[in-house]
Amino acid sequence: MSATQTAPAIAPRSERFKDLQKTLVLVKPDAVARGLIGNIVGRFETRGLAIRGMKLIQMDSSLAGKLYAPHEGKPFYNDLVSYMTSGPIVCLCVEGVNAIPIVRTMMGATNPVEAAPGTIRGDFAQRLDCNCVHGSDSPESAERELPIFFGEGEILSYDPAHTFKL
Ligand code: IDP
Ligand code: MG
Repeated sequence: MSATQTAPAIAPRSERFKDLQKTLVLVKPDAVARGLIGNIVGRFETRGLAIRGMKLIQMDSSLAGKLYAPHEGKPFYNDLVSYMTSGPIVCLCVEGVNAIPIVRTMMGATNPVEAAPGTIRGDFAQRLDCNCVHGSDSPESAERELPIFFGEGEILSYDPAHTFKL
């Protein structure tokens, strides 16, 4: 910065981070089987979101039932549970300012037919019942869903790389 430049005004931390959110992301069985874990996780990292929790698991129907309790009784519920328990998934706790709507936008429309190119579903998915990724749809959903997959001590905090002192 030259002597004539002034530093840009930066809002206080409490203001900048007031909308900091954690959200649940699942890389669904079809995406894991197709070798898309790195690409999907990488998109969140390059967007500037932080990975606070991550694990590879295979759900049983009881766990899938907890996640999808709001959909119980819908015509696609049984197929959804079968699909989500059919193979391993990657569970992520993703954090960032407005992480919940940002992740939903990055995922694209639920039906891949309507998902814009550049979104995860728009780039990788073809079918509504096999659409690569899950993301909490609201702060209330994130609060309900995250503890289904992450226990105490499994969501970790660390400074982002740009704060490292080299
Ligand atoms: P979302 O994953 O975009 O939040 P939801 O409405 O919460 O969408 O539905 C959960 C999942 O159930 C979807 O991602 C999709 O895989 C599946 N699903 C939703 N609606 C249908 C349907 O009408 N037929 C078959 N599967 C569906
Ligand atoms: Mg949903």
